[in-house]
Amino acid sequence: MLEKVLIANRGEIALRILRACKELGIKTVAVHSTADRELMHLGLADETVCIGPAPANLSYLNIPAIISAAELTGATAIHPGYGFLAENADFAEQVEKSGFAFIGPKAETIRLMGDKVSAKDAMKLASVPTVPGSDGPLPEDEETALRIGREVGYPVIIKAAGGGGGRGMRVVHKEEDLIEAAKQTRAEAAAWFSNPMVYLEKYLTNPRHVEVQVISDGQGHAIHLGDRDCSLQRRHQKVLEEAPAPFIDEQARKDVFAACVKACIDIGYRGAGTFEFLYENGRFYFIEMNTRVQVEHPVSEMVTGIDIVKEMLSIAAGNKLSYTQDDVKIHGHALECRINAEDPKTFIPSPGLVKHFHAPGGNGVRVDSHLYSGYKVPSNYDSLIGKLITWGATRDEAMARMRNALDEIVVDGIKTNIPLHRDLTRDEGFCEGGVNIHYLEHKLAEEKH
Ligand code: MV4
Repeated sequence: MLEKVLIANRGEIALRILRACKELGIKTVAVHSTADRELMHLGLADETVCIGPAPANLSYLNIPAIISAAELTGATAIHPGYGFLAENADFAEQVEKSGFAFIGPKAETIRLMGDKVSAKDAMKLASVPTVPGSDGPLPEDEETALRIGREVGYPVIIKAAGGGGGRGMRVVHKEEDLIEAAKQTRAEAAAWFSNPMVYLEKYLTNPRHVEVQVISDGQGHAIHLGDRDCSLQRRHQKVLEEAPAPFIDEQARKDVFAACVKACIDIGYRGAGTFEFLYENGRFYFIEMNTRVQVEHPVSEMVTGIDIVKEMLSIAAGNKLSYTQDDVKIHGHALECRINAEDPKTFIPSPGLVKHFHAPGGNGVRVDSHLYSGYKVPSNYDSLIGKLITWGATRDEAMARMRNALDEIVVDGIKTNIPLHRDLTRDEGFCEGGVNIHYLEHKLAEEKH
């Protein structure tokens, strides 16, 4: 096993990784900024290192500071968590060149998936179904671009190759607007991602966001842990996720799982990964692959019984996968509410002192949170303060347990989105299941009128 892991992250995911390390008898190094001296996991880690001031650029994104901390403490591996440097190929490369194991895929895989055009190419080659479109970059030549748009059929969407997660995209409803939209998206892409390349896809009007969790050892073995539905989102921020995705065509599901596993083997994928799809009219369409552990990984853990973070650590130590596909059985249903320090109506961040925190409990209830009474949520980072996860034999049971847990949880002193979750878990459409990516924004817009 790995000897000593440096956790290059903060908050709930740093605590999640620390717990997995402790279970496996791995020593831990927790790094933190000057704004994060009171983080819960620092007191549980074997060693702590302050890597810089509050702004993430100077601490959690500071590659030399993190690598120095690893050298100073004799860490043998680095877990990046999510966000920050998790999908930075240069970081992964420098970590490995400095002699540490990067707990994630090879740098070249991160680079391949970071470019959404090369990612889509690789997936098509592995026979993963993709959204019809330009098959590579959208050419600058206007005639050719217009021909592609006409062939694909309107509406279309133009996306930046260097984008992802909803940044740098434009929907185009009619041919007259294509050239101007392509120009604008190119200019944005050049400014934001230092890469003007854009591509074109058929715009799916009412899809669901369904993703597939995989784990692969980079030694010829890969498994999937089923799917998750993450359609409940606002401005590309997921709010509530679940596993498995409700009302999915069983044949399409079987086919997409097989394609994802095959793709992992074809590209020599190493570690945990997520294939993101749009799901519409019984079909899956690949859009992006995430090469990190995701915020919503617990719902997959709850329905499979597999600890994804422990498996990431094992694979980084050079071990083969501990499970075969036959070991993976999807059991019951899990929901995850993301608890944010924010106003439940305006979504404006609400950092500050948590005067009192009470965690809910009971059968099938899991709380992944670094919160404690007296903790001060700093204003420098994103507003996620915890995740409330419930499991049930059925979706209805998981939902009933979530309603109970949301009634029990107490976070006093700051505003949170808990009231929004109490409302959502009683929303008729959501309780029915299978809502699309626009559902939450439409519901919130209606409530305003
Ligand atoms: C799309 C789409 C419709 N058609 N692509 C947004 C985030 C990025 N990962 C891809 N996104 C979308 N791509 C085609 N061809 C709609 C979205 C989209 C979306 C996707 C998943 C979850 C929420 C979303 C919200 C708005 C738009």
